Amino acid sequence: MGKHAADPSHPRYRSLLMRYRLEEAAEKGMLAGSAMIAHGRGEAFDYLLGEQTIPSAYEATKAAAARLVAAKNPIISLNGNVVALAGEEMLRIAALLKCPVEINIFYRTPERMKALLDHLNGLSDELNLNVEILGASPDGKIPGLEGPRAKCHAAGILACDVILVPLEDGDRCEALVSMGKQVLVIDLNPLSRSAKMGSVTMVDELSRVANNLIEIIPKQPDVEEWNNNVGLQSALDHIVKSMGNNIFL
Ligand code: PTJ
Repeated sequence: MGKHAADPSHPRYRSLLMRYRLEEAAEKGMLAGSAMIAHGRGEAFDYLLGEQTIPSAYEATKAAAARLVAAKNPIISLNGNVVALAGEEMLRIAALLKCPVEINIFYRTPERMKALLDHLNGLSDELNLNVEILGASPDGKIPGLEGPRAKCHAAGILACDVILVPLEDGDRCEALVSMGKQVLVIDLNPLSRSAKMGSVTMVDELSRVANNLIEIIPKQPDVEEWNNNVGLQSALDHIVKSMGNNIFL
């Protein structure tokens, strides 16, 4: 698929644009081998959600924004898919919060880390955002995890009190929660382990959440109590209800 497929007049423009961004990122060596599989799973859930921000997801995004604004040391963790799909938006959110971002990938190789750091640093310069981009020289380890995915910055992920982790893997999410951090998850699958482990889970598409956060954070919402199981159940109810409606008859 080439650039022409991402024509704004196409009814599936957003979806095609996201696929195109992944293709471009893959060419630059930024993505994990399974990035497209992960994206396809997300797309399937998005279809079932009606490719929209459902009300409970918007409430979750408000709850997440409030926690990011109130945090002492907020941070945004970025992986390959996130940088590809919403790298610019994530840098804008970090600039609003005056917090760092940290590249923290599941399938870590020096080549991928370099490609991701180069891309994000280029974006940050281009947009003149002055965001601290961590990940190059991890000097800490997330307790309870083994191997390269445990690596992180002591002054970044290790020191944070609130962390935004879009598309996180379940184990790492659990490890971060065990460290006492508030973990704000973005995941289209309300049944995923990360979705269930998170302190606040936004069951919504990453780039839609990112734009909602950019709109909500400047309003500085107050932190209110959040029951994550209620949020997850309403996302699941939405999916089940939409499938139960008479669609074809
Ligand atoms: O860059 P790396 O090495 O850190 O690897 C990143 C991926 C995403 C490949 C890796 O973390 C992975 O394999 O993830 P999983 O376990 O497949 O989980 C991805 C989750 O994200 C699934 O539950 C998908 O439904 C969800 N998802 C995929 N695309 C989106 C999404 N959620 C929100 N927005 C999306 N665009």
